[in-house]
Amino acid sequence: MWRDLLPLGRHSASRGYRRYAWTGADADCRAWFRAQAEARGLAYEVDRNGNQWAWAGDPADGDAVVTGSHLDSVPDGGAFDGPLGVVSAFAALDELRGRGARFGKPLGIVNFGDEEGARFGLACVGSRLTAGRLTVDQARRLTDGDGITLPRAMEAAGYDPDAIGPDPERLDRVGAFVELHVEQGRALDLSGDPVGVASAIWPHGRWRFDFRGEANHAGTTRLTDRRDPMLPYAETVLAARREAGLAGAVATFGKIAVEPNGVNAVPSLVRGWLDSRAADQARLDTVVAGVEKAAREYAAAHGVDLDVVRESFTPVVEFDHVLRDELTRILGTDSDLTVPVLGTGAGHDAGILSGRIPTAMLFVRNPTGVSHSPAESADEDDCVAGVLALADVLEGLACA
Ligand code: HGY
Ligand code: MN
Ligand code: MN
Repeated sequence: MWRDLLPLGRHSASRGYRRYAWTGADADCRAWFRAQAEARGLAYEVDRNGNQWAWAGDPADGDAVVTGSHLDSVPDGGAFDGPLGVVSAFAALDELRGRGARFGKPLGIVNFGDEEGARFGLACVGSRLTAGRLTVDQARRLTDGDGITLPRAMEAAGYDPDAIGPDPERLDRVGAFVELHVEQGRALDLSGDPVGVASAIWPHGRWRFDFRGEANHAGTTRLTDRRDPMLPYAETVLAARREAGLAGAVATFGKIAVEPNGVNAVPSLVRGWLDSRAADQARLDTVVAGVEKAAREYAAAHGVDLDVVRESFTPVVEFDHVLRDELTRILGTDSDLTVPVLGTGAGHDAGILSGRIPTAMLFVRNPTGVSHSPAESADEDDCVAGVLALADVLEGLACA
């Protein structure tokens, strides 16, 4: 399974993945998912938002146990973020069938579309739409860097954009969703455990800072005559690092777009995207407010206009305590694992669905902690431990 998925959407030069929503690489991954489902005789379906589902048993019986994750990636992402959860879901089903497990409830495997938001800027579009946490109108307005809207992109990929919307009937049939994911950090590496259970997800969001100045000639315009948006942008990047450090939070300007982006032209517009996350809402608010205040002062000092737009936001997620404790109980007895319970700053579909249905997460050790990079890795032994732990959890939750 892993070998078949590995080459799909991988960029030859960077060795990173470029599996963006509704592109050819996304279609290849979706074809892989469907093939895996049909090879196992699972009932395959695509929901109104393009999420893929594979069922053992009839979901109409209700109280289904669902596992899975996403297959899309950040620009030049790693091989494990998302795919490990989907491959492990199919492998855990194979393991359960090998054990002769009898399912007392429907078992579902899901691939949520557009989790990373790499193309349209909003994280977890597939799960947000399904959970009713993104309106149809907001979704239809999503636009990529080439001006292509989400509806046009879905149509080009052969999906009906007029079908998108909340799917309460589907979620009402799900009793629990468990997402396995490679850890994006080093907690398990430091504790020496192959597998962990999630406690919470930090509140986090994405803000777009548009610095509008005046295009001019780089060689002939006197410094005093310039309204150069690159300068307040640069000062704001440093302010973000300062504010995050003061608040014990994180803040990153990882994406920038410059117009006209010419070596010999003072820019007219610099767009910078801020990703900021903190252990609690108050701290996150302090950081973002501090960065925005500094940015406005810097922009004014350079005669530059500034607009700040919040493009994506996820409030703190406290995973369902009952399900979390059920996972640690099962893993403590059936897998003979001592599983640490750990928080994360990374967003996940399980976080979006949390509160709507009971959700939980299993983390698999990442020996370097590196993620959102081609260098992301996980040892095969730990991946196998993750599959066996997921199988034990699914057996404990779904089997008589
Ligand atoms: O950004 C995140 O935390 C996730 O990878 N979407
Ligand atoms: Mn990710
Ligand atoms: Mn992920």
